[in-house]
This record gives sequence, structure tokens and C-alpha cells, in this order.
Amino acid sequence: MSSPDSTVDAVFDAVAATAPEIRAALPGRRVESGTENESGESVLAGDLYADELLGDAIIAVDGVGSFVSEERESAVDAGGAVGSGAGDALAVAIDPLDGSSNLRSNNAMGTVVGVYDAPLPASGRDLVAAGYVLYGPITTMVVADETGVREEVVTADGDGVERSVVEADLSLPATPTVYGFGGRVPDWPADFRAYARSIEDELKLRYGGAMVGDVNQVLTYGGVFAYPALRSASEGKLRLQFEANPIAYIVERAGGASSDGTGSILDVEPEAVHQRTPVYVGNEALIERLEEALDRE
Ligand code: AFP
Repeated sequence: MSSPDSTVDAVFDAVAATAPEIRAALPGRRVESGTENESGESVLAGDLYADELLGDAIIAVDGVGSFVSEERESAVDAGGAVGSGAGDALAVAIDPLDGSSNLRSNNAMGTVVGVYDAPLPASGRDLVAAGYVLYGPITTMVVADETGVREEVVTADGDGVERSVVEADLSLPATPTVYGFGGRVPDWPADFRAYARSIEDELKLRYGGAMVGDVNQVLTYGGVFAYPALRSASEGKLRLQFEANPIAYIVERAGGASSDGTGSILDVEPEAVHQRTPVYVGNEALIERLEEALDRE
């Protein structure tokens, strides 16, 4: 069995290797597939294609023992007992095409990856690495692990896929500039709406409807991203295993903070593969203000 570090490297090699192929396939896969995923959301042909390509590539990595995806009902056995002990395998959770509703409008979207050293569903504290691919004007990949956070540009030519590190120590700017809040304003609870009003007076709105694109704005310019608890859905919209945990891990390793409204997302108790959680990530001071705002009776 390969070492955890080499398995993590191999997982992100596999993710990067599929990125150009997924990007090239998007123009022809903007249509509904006619199916729904475990979260009851309609699935585009692009979601299924990305899930198939990434699933095959990740499951084939030596050292990966289990795989889950937003588009699949339950974990796929990839061979090997998952755990943190010597010789144990790792578990990988992905959102294969986060923000796929942006496909029709030709806006940013991406892939989110969490690598855990515990069986899924797992705590965010069991993450050993996390990352995301962002399909924007260029294709980039952000990878966080115990050494820190780096940003890479992913390109493909006749000789294959190239990963170029463009920022070896990605950290949240100290001065926040942008914010992005999901959901509809009337569906925001009063305490979050009051917080949002204060942020709107201070920062610039940057909300694109794909978490990876909006979080990338926060990592680049400083600020806060939230998909809050809603009056109609107290757990919000985003999924813990393959959206919230990986993004929280990345933002916290980049010097920011995360919260589910009461404390770090990484401490949210895992109960089910597709469970949802409210998501607040960004500069520490803004997350502290958020938790104070939600704590008021
Ligand atoms: P899709 O993958 O269905 O486009 O949803 C994207 C997402 O899960 C996340 O990336 C966004 O932050 C959030 O949903 C956007 O949700 P709204 O469409 O309700 O703003």
C-alpha cells in the first residue's frame, strides 16, 4: 500500500489529469440528464460525465479505499480498509461539477475534493487534504494539505497535462473586500439578514452561484462566503462531506475561519454521506461577527 502522502499526490494528479477532458466535454453536456441525485437535485449531463471520469480515475489510485460523490447514492468500495493506521487506505469525497447550473449561463464552476483518513461519512478533522478545480477563464486547482495551500494552473497540450504552481503559499488577505451570500433574502433568518446588511455596507458583492468560484474570490481578495441556514431549510443547502468540509479545510489552512453558525465546520458531527450544513467561510473577524450575530436571542 502506498503512503498517505503519495496517495494524496496521486489523487490530485488524477483530478488534474481529468480536468482538461471535463472542460472540453462541457459544451456538449449542458442539457438535463432527466435524473435526480441523492439530494433531490436535477442532474446535468455534465455532472454525470464529470462524475464518471473522476470516479474511474480516483478509484484506480493505489491507496484509495472508498469513494463518494454528490451524484452517487452511497460509498463505492475501492479496495482496502480505510483508516489512519499504517497501511490503511484513504477515502475520497467529491462534488464532480459544483455549480453545474452555471453551465447554461457559461459562468464559473468546478470540482471539489476531500481526502479523509477515516471511513465516510467522516469528520472534517479527518481530512488529510482538500482541493478544488475551478473552470474559469483558465483552469486552476487549489490544493491544501498539512504543508499549506497552493494554487496551480492546469494546462493540456499534445504531451499531456501540466500543473504549474503559481502561488506556493496561498493565504487569505488580511483586509476583506468581497462577500457572497446564497439563498433568497426573504428566506434568510432575521439574525443572518442583520449580519448581511452590515456586510453589504462594507464589502463588494461577488456572488456567482458556484461555491468554488465564490470561495476563490474570497481566497483571492479576502472577505466572506456563506450559504446560510434558511427559514425554509435550517441545514442550508451545501453538503458536509464533499462541499463544506473540504472548503472549510482549505480556508482554515489559508488563515481564515469556517463556521456552521456555532463553530468550525470541521467539528460538525458526520451522520450521513449527503447531510447538509450551513456554510460560512472567510476572514476570521467576519466569521466571529457572524457567530455573534447568530448567537443573539
Ligand atoms: P448547482 O451545482 O446545482 O449549480 O448548485 C451549486 C451549489 O451547490 C453551490 O456551488 C452554490 O454555492 C449554491 O449551490 C448555489 O445555490 P443557489 O442557486 O441557491 O444560489
